[in-house]
Amino acid sequence: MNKTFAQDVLKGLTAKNKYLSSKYFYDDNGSRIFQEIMNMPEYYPTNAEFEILSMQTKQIIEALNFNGPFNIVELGAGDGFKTFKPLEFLVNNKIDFHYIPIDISQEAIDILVNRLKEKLPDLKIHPKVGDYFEILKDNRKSNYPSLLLFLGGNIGNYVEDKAQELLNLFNANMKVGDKLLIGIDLKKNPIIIHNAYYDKHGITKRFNLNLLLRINRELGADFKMDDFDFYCHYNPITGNVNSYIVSLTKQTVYIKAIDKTINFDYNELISTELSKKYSMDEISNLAKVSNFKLLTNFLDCKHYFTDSLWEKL
Ligand code: AVJ
Repeated sequence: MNKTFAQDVLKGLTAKNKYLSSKYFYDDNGSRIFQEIMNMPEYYPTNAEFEILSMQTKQIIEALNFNGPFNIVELGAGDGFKTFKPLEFLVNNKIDFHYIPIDISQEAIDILVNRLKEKLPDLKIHPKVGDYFEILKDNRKSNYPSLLLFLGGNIGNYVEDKAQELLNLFNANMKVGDKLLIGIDLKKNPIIIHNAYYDKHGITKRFNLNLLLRINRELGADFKMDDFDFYCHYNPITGNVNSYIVSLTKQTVYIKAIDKTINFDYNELISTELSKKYSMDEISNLAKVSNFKLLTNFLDCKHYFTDSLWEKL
């Protein structure tokens, strides 16, 4: 685990255009900072998706068109805050289903399971910890149809061909008629997006610089926080929010675990994250190229975000 982190850091920081993967944001500290981001009024995706899932549960369930028991498989369930309302609705309406939350973090799953057991004692819950794809393979063996949940807009972190690859993998592990509900952030007034990512509180800056702290801690490096800054930029044509760490001086950083000294130029960038925003047309196209039929887009009242319901063909 730490070895691949070291290898990825080496690869990214010795590339011509330096980069670090946003998947490394989420250590314990980073997950806490992400909670702070989700609590900012400017970070609209959380509230938008919460609104969709709590106000339109009935419509979403009807659109599944499953007549009988089914599974709800949530990929990257985290602490499960988003799905509480729909689960509560289903349990209260005595709908027969099994909930299978999957997350890479044992800690997150433990918190989720304890909370759900307390609040929804009748819920049939089968938590799984680990890699999506290993666990997803079991989905094809189930006698019940499944609804896969891939929420939060995480698809936005992938460039086009990687997004397709991921969706193809989901598709390959689904049965014909299974559904995927995928949370996707939409193109909108650029100022709204700018304020959500280049936040005035500096929380997103802390979220990014935490990557350097993590490298210091886990790989024995000597990044000095004051010598780096954060910059991000939304391009309303492509829909890309690109995030960077900026070196404020010409400097060197030593990383013990890989015994390597990295040189940074004055104002050199480390690319950290892509958060792509989609148009409705791009979403239809993405569904089509990954062998899904788009059934319905469930939008929030401001049309900032969609939970898009797709069927495996
Ligand atoms: C959790 C990947 C959906 O890209 O909007 C929030 C992460 N980055 N602010 C996103 C994030 C900066 C978030 N996702």
